[in-house]
Amino acid sequence: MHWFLIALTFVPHAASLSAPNNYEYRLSQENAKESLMHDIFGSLMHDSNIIAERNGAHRNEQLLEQQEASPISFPFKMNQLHYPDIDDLTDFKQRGPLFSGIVTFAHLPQDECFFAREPIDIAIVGAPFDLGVSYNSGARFGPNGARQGSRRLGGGNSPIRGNYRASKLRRLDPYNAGLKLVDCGDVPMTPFDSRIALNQLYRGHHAIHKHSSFNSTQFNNTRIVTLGGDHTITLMNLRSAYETFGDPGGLAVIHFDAHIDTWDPKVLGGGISDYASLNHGTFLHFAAEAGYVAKNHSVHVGIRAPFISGIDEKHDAVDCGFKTLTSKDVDVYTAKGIAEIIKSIVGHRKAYLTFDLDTFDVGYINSGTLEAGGLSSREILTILDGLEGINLVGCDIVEVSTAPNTVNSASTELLAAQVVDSMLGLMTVFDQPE
Ligand SMILES: [Mn+2]
Repeated sequence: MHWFLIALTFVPHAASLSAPNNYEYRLSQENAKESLMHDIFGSLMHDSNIIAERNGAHRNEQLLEQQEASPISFPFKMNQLHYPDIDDLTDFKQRGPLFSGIVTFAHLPQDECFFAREPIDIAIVGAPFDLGVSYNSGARFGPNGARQGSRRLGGGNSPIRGNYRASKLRRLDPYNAGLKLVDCGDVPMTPFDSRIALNQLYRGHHAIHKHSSFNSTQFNNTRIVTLGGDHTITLMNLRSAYETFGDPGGLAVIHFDAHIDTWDPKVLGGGISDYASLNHGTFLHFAAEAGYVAKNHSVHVGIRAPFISGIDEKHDAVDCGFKTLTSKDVDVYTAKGIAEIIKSIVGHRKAYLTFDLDTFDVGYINSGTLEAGGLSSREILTILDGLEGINLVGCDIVEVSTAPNTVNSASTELLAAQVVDSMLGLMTVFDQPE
């Protein structure tokens, strides 16, 4: 099409600047234009004149005859349509297009989870909170963003779910695998006081975890996938998951992030006040201190942000018990290899997966603290599916920063939803009868 664009864009302009303004020249230009358009569109151009005529005041039989005589099948030919009776709404019982309707995650049924006590296997719940961010706010819109990004999810077999054709995950549709999945909506979290908001989140999780499971072969209680929210929320998610499912040694925490998030509060925030010491860069320090984290069986994946002080690495590895896989380790070991390393660190322990959206490269997403040198969406989907067989008792996606007018909002939302979709695959495949 290159020649065509050049012809349309530059020739008439050049002509108006340099060509003599005489009748013969204009005629040759018009003929050239007509034959050019005819070459491209053929007699469709002729038929479009018919449409214009028919829509105008001068519809006449002669033109209709021409249309019928046209060798091309006419795309807008009038058909006699029979619509149902005015009171017939039977077709309204079908779900409308995927871009329509009230939005829950992947079109799951919305449930009253905080007060009612019906059995649920996996509950999605939002944590709209961003009072713990050190840089870019907007993750309070993340739960809604992840739901918006999930509108094309909700059933069917994906040709890329599972890394091996023979794997159970490869043939799994988590939304139709016998488990009861619901969307609980959001925990009401005040935007004016972070400690009260986090306490609300803890109580919300506690209320959901008290539900019995519906059809699970592995769990007596509901498992939760939380849509964040800045990363501070994970402390509450993890606390309630640990209290519901945890072994005395803690949960193996699989932490996807560009940042270690185990910063000593004295280094990050704590110099100001105790209140400020709990934030999205220190929550894992507090989680490890509280015993929620299984030391030496927990791992960071995708790390690349600079350390703040000289003690950070030692504090992270020795005091908090995390192994570290950097974003460049994905180049060295490959995505599948990274998944194998994570599995060897976690073993058969109960695990909690927390995914900071900034694991993705800065080019894909908007998040609380963007970093260069991140992972591609395909690498991440391959690593996540490579975790097939891990016993996940809870998951969250955090730092989904989709404030109004955010650049990259659509891809941020879509990738957040896709990560949750992968989490649901992992949680469901572990919970299938043999
Ligand atoms: Mn984080």
